[in-house]
Amino acid sequence: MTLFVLIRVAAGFLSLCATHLEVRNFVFPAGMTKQEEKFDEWRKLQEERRRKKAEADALHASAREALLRDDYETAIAAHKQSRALRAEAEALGKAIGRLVPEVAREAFRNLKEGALEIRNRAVARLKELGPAAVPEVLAFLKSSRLDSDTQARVRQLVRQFGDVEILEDGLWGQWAVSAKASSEYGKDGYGARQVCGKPNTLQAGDLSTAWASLEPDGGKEWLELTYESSVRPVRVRIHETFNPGAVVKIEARDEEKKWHVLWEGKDTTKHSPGWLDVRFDPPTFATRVIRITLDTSAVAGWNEIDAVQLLGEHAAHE
Ligand SMILES: [Ca+2]
Ligand SMILES: [Ca+2]
Repeated sequence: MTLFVLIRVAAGFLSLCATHLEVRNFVFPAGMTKQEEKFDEWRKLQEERRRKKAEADALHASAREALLRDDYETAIAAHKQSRALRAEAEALGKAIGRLVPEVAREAFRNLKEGALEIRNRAVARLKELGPAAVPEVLAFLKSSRLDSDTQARVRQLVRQFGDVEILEDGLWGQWAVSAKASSEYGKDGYGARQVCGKPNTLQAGDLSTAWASLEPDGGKEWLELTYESSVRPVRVRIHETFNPGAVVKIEARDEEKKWHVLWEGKDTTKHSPGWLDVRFDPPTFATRVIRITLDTSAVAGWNEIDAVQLLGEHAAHE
């Protein structure tokens, strides 16, 4: 009888531990320790890589100085050392890349199961990992049943990584980080760079926060946009803010720098500001560079574009 009671009490205690993970984390911080360990390792490698890079840069500079005073022997030696250090830093970079998913997964475990303090620390860790952790973040969002607080935290986190959003359907939406064009009306205002980032031309009109070609009706013009991360593209959204309707083609550049047509057709955007929102079957390749072609003669006046969002499935972690 006594034994039975003891077993009941023990079983009750165990199930209490299992169901109250916050209690378990507090009493036996095994999960935290593992996360801290991996994170420390990651941080140390980062520091070492930074140090090696800085040393390599200093040696490179001293090699140039030696060259200027015709001291070739010193220049060659410094240059060699600098290259060796750079190679070491690169190798460290790869090791760091391999650690990121492990650190991120540990952090997610704590984010899902931990007490408030543990969850906060997990978010801080992920923040420090930076955009490199985003593929893991997406996998996490897809694979787990998350309560709304965790979901909100994770989405907020991704937003802090830059011009990246995770949409409800798990697609990754990005705004351009750099841009060039066949021509531009200005270097700064009306320049290609005005297409970078989120929309900031919120009313229709000839406004310098959007890109305009040099001539209003000069025929074919193009915009080439680069994004932070490669995705398998499924949708492109173009924010047109003056004389819309001139886009005729959207292409994407694959990893071998070959261009593929994603869409070709009639831009039916009638009002500005307005969106040309194009969906297509995702190609097999991933891309971070797209090109938009306009037939500027098709619609009279300057055909201005404010921002372009690339939406896609995130390519697997390298
Ligand atoms: Ca035009
Ligand atoms: Ca803009």
